[in-house]
Amino acid sequence: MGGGQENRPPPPQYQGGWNSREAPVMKKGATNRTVFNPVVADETQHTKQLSAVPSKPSAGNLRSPICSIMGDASSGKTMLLHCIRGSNVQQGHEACSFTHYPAQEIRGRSLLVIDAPCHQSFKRSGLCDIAILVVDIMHGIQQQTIDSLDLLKRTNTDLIIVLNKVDRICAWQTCRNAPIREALMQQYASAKYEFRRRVVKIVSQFRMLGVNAQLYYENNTMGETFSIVPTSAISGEGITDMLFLLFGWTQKTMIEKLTYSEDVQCTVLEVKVIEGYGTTIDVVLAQGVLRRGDQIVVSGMKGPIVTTIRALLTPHPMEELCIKGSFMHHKEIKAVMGVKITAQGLEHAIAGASLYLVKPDDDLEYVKQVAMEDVESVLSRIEGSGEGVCVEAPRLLKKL
Ligand SMILES: Nc1nc2c(ncn2[C@@H]2O[C@H](COP(=O)(O)OP(=O)(O)OP(=O)(O)O)[C@@H](O)[C@H]2O)c(=O)[nH]1
Ligand SMILES: [Mg+2]
Repeated sequence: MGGGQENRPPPPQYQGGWNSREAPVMKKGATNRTVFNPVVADETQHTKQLSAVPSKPSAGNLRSPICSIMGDASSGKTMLLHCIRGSNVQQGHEACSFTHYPAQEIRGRSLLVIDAPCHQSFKRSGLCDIAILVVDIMHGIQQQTIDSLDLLKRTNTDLIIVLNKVDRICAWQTCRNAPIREALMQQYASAKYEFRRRVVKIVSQFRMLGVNAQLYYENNTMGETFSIVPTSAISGEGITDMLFLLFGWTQKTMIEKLTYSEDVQCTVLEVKVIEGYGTTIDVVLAQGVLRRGDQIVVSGMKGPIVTTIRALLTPHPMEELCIKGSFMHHKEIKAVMGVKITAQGLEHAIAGASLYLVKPDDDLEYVKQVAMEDVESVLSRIEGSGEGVCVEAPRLLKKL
């Protein structure tokens, strides 16, 4: 770091967050919503750091933002993720875990995008920096968007609203990969009218939920009003606008939040048995470095699991973690990254809990204690009526 760094102005304060974006008046019909209940639990408890003296974040050393794609069933979340990556969705292909999108054209920065429906635990973890909330422009807001808003509000996560499937508007003329305003200029008056009518309807639906939102290019009060980007994940209209907004907004408002720290911050997304590897855990490494041979503690149903990282695996470039195939082995992985860990004794690991790195000076018993507190926190986030089993399975809705 150069000597000129000392004279740098302090980083701008994080302006994201929800308070200023809430519509001031709750309209008729919104009174039963759970969206603006006060915070119920310390959802970000897992982020506590273990070392007595946390290492100083070094200015100018930014990590990639972590972005979660959320929203209504079949609104096009997975398709959008594939669109960002420029790959095709295979028929019958399940939602993918994460992709590390190499956004070289945007100042060499990258973005970790997580398709959240299969990762309820991650959605609750509060680890994501910004969310893409996807609404089908043809259907408007559905229950899952309401639930997602509730969650994002509770974890104070910033968001960008995407109105997907604009290509399904009657008489829409395809303008492949065009910025949305250019695409709109090419449309017949009837399509423009239909587009505007649907946007106005969805903006008012958001307002009914107490959320101020506006088309991003008409939004003069970003920071107070959430931005809406219309897109088509099929023909690509608006995708560049979405990426521009994602990178622009995170860089502008989250400098402090995105400052890289050596203190490992890591959440378990999934526990999976993989042929040839045994039980593995897929984790999101949000801060710090993990190395092969590191001692780690993971929360388990039968108590804390103390183990050693046997292998750190990532998919080959441009594949997601959930696609079967060969993996790349790494000696070490630096945040931000989605990584698969193989180690002994992971059978009872709990998704949604933190992974703790045991440093040479750390008190192992204390780390185990913290890991078990995590279990209580994760279990308390699973809602149940007290009878039967509570299953959270948005995908089932589509299949029923
Ligand atoms: N016309 C059109 N169809 C789309 C678009 N995006 C997605 N689709 C279609 O909508 C359907 C659902 O897309 P997905 O990407 O699987 O939606 P999803 O939100 O991931 O669905 P779940 O994960 O099951 O909640 C698929 O048939 C897609 O081809 C779009 O922009 N335009
Ligand atoms: Mg999906």
